[in-house]
Amino acid sequence: MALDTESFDLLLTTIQRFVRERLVPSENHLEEHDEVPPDIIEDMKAMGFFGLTVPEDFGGIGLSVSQEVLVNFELGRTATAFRSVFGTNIGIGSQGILMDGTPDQQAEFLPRVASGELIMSFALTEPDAGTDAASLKTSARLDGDHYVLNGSKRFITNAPRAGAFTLMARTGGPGAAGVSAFIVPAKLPGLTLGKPDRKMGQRGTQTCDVILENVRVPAVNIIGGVPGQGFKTAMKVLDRGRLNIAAVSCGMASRILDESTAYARDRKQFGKAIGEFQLIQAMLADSQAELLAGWSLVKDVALRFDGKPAHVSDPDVSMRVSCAKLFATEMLGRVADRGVQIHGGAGYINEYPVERFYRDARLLRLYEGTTQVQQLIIGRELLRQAA
Ligand code: COS
Repeated sequence: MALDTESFDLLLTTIQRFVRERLVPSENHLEEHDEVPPDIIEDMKAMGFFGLTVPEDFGGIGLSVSQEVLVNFELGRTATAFRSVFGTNIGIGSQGILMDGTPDQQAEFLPRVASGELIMSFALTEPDAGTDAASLKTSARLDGDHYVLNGSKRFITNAPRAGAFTLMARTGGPGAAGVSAFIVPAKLPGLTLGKPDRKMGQRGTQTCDVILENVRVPAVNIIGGVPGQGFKTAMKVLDRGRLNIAAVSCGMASRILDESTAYARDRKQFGKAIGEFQLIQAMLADSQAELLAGWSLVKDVALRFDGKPAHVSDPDVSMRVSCAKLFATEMLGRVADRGVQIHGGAGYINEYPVERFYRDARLLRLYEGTTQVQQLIIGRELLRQAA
């Protein structure tokens, strides 16, 4: 699945212009009001953003992973909150249905996902199950042709906007094998939302708890129709999600580097531009080299991802995805830190974008699997391959 090259080039140019002319000028609004302006959301719908990765058969644009990372690089060049409006829709919220859903589930949900009529969100994390996702406690008890769900989900991105969740709950015994993935409509009785989380950065993204009290979900809403497959579905979804976080990291690093280079040319000390000092050049050079390394890695892994069927998991590709997420998000952390350093005291003042990017960047090393989870996946797979 991929968009033809000519159409994709046009789309990418349009997105670059939209980011530059529409989103970047709205970054301050986002920071001050903690919301994405509704007219921008409407423009995103009109441009097809909500269906970028949904196949054309279901009304989407049908990007390949290699194309998706290029788009996410561009979207990374502005505040992450803009992407988050539709990011769960084209990513972790709907990919489970796309990868493992039954034909009926795909036909019912994906066209509404693609049009933006239905926002989908991904609910895995719980108060006591973060990195140890397979220990999740939300229970799903079979009662006739429904499951009754009880529990709570934490830090759920886009929950306040969501019309439905891809939600992991326990239908069986302990561990990963007891987990099933459900499509849970947000309007079901017993499903409520917690108060909005107050975060360090990424203002404009909406996250909160999702609380389930005796929520009756039709049994046909188990993704793929077979219980006990939900953990694997979640992991496959996260593989693609993590690669895209890596692409966003590279985009954000490139924006920070541009801001830092421009500042180094303008700002004068000791009678000349600070960019003429080799210690400043060294910071710019390190950031550029690390950015190019990270971006090359992301594109390489995307090609490998496209080389296999979307619903089939390949442990070697998963391991490389983790390398990309680990390297690119840690690289972004270093680039953001140098960006503030190059700006000096001004980098700590919210007048300059680097101050905001520094806070926004911090989350990328945490969500969709911490750096330590990526290390675990890489280490385990290397040992498995050696055995
Ligand atoms: N694709 C498909 N299947 C996968 C998979 C993948 N990428 N990774 C693991 N699985 C399968 C395994 O093959 C195993 O199946 P079998 O029992 O049939 O062999 C099953 O899932 C359990 O895997 P594993 O034993 O590796 O599970 P662990 O409990 O050890 O967990 C980690 C592994 C820690 C890697 C996992 O829990 C994880 O990624 N945690 C972080 C969660 C996360 O990213 N949270 C962010 C929330 S979204 S913002």
